[in-house]
Amino acid sequence: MKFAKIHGLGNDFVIVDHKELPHDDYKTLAIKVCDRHFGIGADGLILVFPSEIADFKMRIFNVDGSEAEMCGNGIRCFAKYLYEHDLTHEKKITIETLAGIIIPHLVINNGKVDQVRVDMGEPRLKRSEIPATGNEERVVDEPLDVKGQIYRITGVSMGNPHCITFVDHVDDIVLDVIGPMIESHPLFPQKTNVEFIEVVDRNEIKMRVWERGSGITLACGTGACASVVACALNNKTERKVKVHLPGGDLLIEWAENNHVYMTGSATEVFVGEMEEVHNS
Ligand code: ZDP
Repeated sequence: MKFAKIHGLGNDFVIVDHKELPHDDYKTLAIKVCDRHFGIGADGLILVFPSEIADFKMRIFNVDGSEAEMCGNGIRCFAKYLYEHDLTHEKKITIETLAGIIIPHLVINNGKVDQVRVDMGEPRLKRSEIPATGNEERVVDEPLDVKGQIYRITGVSMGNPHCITFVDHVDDIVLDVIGPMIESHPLFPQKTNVEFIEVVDRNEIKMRVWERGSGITLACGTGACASVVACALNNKTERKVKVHLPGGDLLIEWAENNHVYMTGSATEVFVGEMEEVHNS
């Protein structure tokens, strides 16, 4: 099975074209491939499929084999893969995902994909869309009881669920303890990605993330988008914000047309082949 290893700010993925796939048990394949000791090592497995409604279709599986609706860093890596592995020569690509059609624009430098600006579509704020339980319309600055401690959270879906909390210092958060507790909190029936945000000023924030199904990662594109929407909803920042993540920076804009635009890099580390013929 031929693959490429590509990361967006250290959020790393194994990308495989559907023609290379040894079987269709993608859950098992993702668990094996993502394992950093017994596999290739990645935060997710991304598969390239043809689409009937867009140029291509992307599917993304987390470290635990669960399938995510969308993946912001992943879609930049996906777009880079398509262009540099000659599956397309277009600079604007439409990609079908479980969160709808997402449109990356490639910025080419010396024949290589340098930056990718992605139209991530509209944020979804209704509880039923996140999804979060309860009747209220939105989850904005709402108290959440996590084993007796109260966190004030804002819920945003970028196709996948995110729970955002503002804190004074992100580095003080014990992410591997609180992350999984919020991820599996009964408020979120599909579980949730968990972001902690430190506001630097009206145009800059710091973020750390615990990802649903994958744990701590160095960056999360959908999480950065959801966090900037949460910042604007809570009047913490303007709508165009630089997001500092442990793996690097993303530029996020929640534009007047209600679409969120994400700009960032994608880097190919290597290509390889993995022996993965049997479904056992
Ligand atoms: O929603 C989820 O289950 C996420 N773990 C999917 C991956 C999100 C990602 N980190 C991103 O950049 O949006 C790839």
